[in-house]
Amino acid sequence: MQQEKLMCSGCDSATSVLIEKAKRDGIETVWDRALAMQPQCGFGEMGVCCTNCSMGPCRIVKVSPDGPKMGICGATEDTIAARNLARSIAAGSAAHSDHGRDIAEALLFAAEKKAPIMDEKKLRALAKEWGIETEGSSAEELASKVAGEALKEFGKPFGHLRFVERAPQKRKEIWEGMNVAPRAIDRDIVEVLHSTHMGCDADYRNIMNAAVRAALSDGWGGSMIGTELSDILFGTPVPHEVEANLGVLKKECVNIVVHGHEPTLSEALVLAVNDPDLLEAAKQHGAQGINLVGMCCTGNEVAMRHGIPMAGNFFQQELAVVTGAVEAMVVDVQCIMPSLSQVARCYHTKLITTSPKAKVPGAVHMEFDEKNSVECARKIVMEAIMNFKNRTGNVLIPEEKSRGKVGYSLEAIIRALDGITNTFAHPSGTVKPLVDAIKSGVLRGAAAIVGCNNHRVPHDRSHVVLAKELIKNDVLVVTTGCGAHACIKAGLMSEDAVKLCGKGLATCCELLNIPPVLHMGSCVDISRILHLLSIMANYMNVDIKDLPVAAAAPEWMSEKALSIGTYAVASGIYVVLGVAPQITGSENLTRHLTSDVESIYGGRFEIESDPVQTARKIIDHIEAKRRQLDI
Ligand code: SF4
Ligand code: MSK
Repeated sequence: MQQEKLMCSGCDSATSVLIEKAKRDGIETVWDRALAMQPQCGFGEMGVCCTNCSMGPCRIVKVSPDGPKMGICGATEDTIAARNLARSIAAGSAAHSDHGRDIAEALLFAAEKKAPIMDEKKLRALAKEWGIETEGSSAEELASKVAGEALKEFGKPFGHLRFVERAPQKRKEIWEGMNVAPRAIDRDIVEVLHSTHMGCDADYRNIMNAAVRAALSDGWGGSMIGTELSDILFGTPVPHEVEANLGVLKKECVNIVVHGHEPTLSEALVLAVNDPDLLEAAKQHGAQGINLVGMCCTGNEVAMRHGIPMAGNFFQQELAVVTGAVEAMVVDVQCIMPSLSQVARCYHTKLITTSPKAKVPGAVHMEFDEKNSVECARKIVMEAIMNFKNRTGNVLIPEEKSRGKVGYSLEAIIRALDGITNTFAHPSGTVKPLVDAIKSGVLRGAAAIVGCNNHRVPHDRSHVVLAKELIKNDVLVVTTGCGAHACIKAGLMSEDAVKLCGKGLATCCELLNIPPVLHMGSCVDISRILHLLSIMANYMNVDIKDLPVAAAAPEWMSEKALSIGTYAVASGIYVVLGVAPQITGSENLTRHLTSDVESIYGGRFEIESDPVQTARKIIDHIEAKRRQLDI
């Protein structure tokens, strides 16, 4: 790995300025640690190091010059790489799904205490979809029933997940034929852990079948439950403008960064920072107000629903603290660098952990209780207010911030695209206009850009270059997660981005007043994309694999991204990974995932680190699908 590749050469100026400040302040960041880590372990990079039992760790060696390469128990590189990958996919599915379970519990609790249900229409629609009688039931009664049914999805002993019914018939038949249709979320994840135990499944194809089922339990299960029930409880996002990048911090205010994933915490914080008593307390402590900003996927959640500024993505979390202007970084679960407590110690920032599932040594732990959410949030905000006086003069808030439109839920996209052919928005919404735009060639197709940041590629560059290449070629882009942060920071969700589009996409954007890159939410909200594709495929009477669409995770790093990529491929989608997964030590497994699976699922993985080449491959794929559809 070249040193310059690890450095943040192409970063936005807010990031660059703060990397320089970190150096001046003697702070080590993710880029420094990545550099110190070089060279990284070759066996690990190729996925052929096994620690599944205490006879290991095993790396694959030949016992005799002519014999096969094996671990001590005889596991081959195919077995070991597949087991490692499957366990990562199961962990990713577990993370998303446990998030979904927490939201279901929050909905159940809200129903019990008769708290507001923000999208009753969506609640009634989902109840109907699940065969729950809606006539004569109050919102609370229905919310309780829907939450109860959602919780059963995790451990029901028979049948398949309810949301599988949303998939096109042809897709369901493929899953049934492969015996990978997801059954119960916990069961499907547990089965991967069992089958990859020492001395259990040794067939890489069979191991991957179990991994696919666990991944489908995420996309069509845990994530979809998380998204749908969050919308019901907190409101389905609608488009609106927000500011983005670290320039959203305010020198004169108490700055609180909320970081992590679950909207239960961030929704309560949104209420608390608007509490008049706390605003008054902030003034009494010398601040002009309280400035709540969001980071990573929590940032997406609160931006989509409340217009809270998006402070930055995964690689900017330490830099937020380096500004010296953050009174509290409040975190819940996932993508929280443990290094934050070290960085926070060098400034006045309080790192506040809130989840019993994610404590960090050195942080202040203030456990968030959903049953007492507003009071918990008030205490956290007060802690930040009290810390304002400890701010030193070593403050640097970058000037750079951008603006863009966010909040394109499935419902919002359908409503917006209805304007292509209808003068008035269709009250019930239909994908006909979207399908017509694609059929006519005004739009060539659509691509999702999702995922994280990774030191193996320059920060945000692959997200942004890929998005620009695609919109230039009339491919509508939808984005989630840290990719969404990258795109809004680069101005790709603003009106100005229309200038970067091909003629067809530019016309659509102007007509509909939408940006060419649509913000669809957090990582769990990729389930919104699955749902949209299902509706389109059903409308066209084809399978998802037949649609002129593709996906890319150009800077992915997390196990959740592996689960997402796997459920996308198993749903029939072509997925380009910008960073190679740790499987390349097994030629068979690599070939299986990048080639063989296409004949089973219609989707496959591609590994391509160059974003321009990625765009080329996606466009070629979209054009091939158009020809197959004869459009
Ligand atoms: Fe080694 Fe086999 Fe144990 Fe893995 S399961 S550590 S390959 S002996
Ligand atoms: S936060 S999973 S770094 S997208 Fe969802 Fe960003 Fe990846 Fe975490």
